[in-house]
Amino acid sequence: MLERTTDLREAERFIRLYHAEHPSLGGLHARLRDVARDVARYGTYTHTYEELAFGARVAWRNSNRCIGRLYWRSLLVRDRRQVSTAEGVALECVAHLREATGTGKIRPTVTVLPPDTPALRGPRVLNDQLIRYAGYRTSGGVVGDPRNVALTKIAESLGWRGRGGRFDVLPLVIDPGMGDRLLCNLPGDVVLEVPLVHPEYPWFAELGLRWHAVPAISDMCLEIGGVCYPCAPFNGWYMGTEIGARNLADADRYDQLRQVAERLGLDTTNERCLWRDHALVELNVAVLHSFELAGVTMTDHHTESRRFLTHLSREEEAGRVCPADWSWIVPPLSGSATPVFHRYYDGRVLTPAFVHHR
Ligand code: HEM
Ligand code: NRG
Repeated sequence: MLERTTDLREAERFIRLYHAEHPSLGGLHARLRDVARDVARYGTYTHTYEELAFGARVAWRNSNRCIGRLYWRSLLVRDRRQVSTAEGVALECVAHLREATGTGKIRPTVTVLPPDTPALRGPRVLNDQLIRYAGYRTSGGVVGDPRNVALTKIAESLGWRGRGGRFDVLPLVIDPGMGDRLLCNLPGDVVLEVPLVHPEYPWFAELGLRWHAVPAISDMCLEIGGVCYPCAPFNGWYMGTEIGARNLADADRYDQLRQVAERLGLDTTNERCLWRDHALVELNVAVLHSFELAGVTMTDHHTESRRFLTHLSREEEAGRVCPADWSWIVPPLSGSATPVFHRYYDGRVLTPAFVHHR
């Protein structure tokens, strides 16, 4: 099954970038020659560990939508390109979560599994994140996370049975590239979760809300020098607004603003008393407070906005452009109260990159 050969120009561009940012290395021309030979012979080439680690870090640096890029150099790169089975992929995803989570001091990590090659398609994880809550369609609406209804159906079609709760962790669904899909339950001890409480309102805990500690995106391809790694789950830590202003607040997600507002005793019949805004703030206070209380790494949107501007100036000092997408960078709560709101960004799309192919 011949799928796709590596574009030699992309490969050369990446090798040149790697050497340009590591001027003391030497050996550029020998490496370019070897890469050209391998691409001609095999239709692709193999990154050295150093190239892979650099490529993954630069893919983070190039992520236009990511506000958290200040620490791009510190990304931990787990090279697991030798893993050849669906079981192996599942074990590595579990090991990734274990290492990245620790006891709550989260480490930005990427695990790189085999790439697509002309001879063989690499493995894929169907889940868009390693940790996802099931969504069950019922006559009374969706129970759980409406975003994951389709994934829940796939898991059920492979024999998984959920408990029908609001926060049931879904199993991993792995497509090994060749052969049957594999279902893998995540061991309970690798899924660190934080129950949500509010620093001032004891009733908040009764809402029964919680969220997982680690966002680990698993449905983006890592593209480096013309090579596509379709399974390269990565994680950093959460910014509070992702949970408090989106996952738990969006009308098509957990949709909790009315419940919070009612508990706060606000008049939800009058938009102009800004009950939604008031509820959003209290929900976000609870998220930040609860993660802090649980000792789990999390950032807030004010701190992260300032860090992002520090990152922009550092990139400029290094003689690079830092491309960014305003509509993703500006936080979904109090945008104009953060400095990232009050300017525009370079919209270029650079590689290496994490890309949505699915
Ligand atoms: C997107 C924060 C680490 C790559 C985002 C978003 C936030 C964020 C707030 C927007 C998400 C949304 O609106 O749904 C952070 C923080 C990190 C971090 C606080 C802490 C270290 C990382 C790492 C990588 C990464 C380690 C890759 C190695 C990305 C990418 C997107 C993104 C590719 C876009 C996702 C998409 O298109 O759906 N990040 N991030 N981030 N981040 Fe980061
Ligand atoms: N909004 C999504 C996660 C997207 C990526 N966010 C990060 N990435 N913080 C959510 O689950 O709410 N990261 O790698 O840290």
